[in-house]
Amino acid sequence: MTVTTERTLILVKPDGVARGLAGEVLRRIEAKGYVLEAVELRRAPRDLLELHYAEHANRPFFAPLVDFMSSGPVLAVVASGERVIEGFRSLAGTTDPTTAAPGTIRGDLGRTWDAPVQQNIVHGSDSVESAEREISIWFPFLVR
Ligand code: RTP
Ligand code: MG
Repeated sequence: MTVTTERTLILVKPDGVARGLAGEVLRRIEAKGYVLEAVELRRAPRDLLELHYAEHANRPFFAPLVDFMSSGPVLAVVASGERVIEGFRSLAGTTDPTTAAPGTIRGDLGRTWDAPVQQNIVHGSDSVESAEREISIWFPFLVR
């Protein structure tokens, strides 16, 4: 079997931090067996978030998403492990927490009947290219 060790950029979004779920997300990352490479609680400036979400710049939800993501501190995490990019997105669950599967972070802990869909607790990179791009934005000192 081919072993593919990757890195991914994970964010606990402002809703997750405000609800006290940062530790629970870290617990699930570690319990799965991934390694924490960097963890930082910070308030992200709008220009950083606009870069992070550049692929969505023309979408109607872009401005509300950047507003929300800059509304409070986020926990930025780099984790590594075999196929961690796909693996963490599997732990996170599908985008809308209301219909995300039980057992996932969003499915177990999220809801959208009283909050917009951008409040879905976590972000995880979706490809090797996105992960390295996002790591370079959030943690420039980790660029290889
Ligand atoms: P993420 O990038 O945060 O891990 O989530 P994702 O891949 O599941 O979702 P994506 O399509 O990349 O969208 C990025 C984030 O934008 C917000 N969103 N709002 N219709 C909407 O209002 C809408 N659609 C997406 C969510 O916060 C989503 O996580
Ligand atoms: Mg995405």
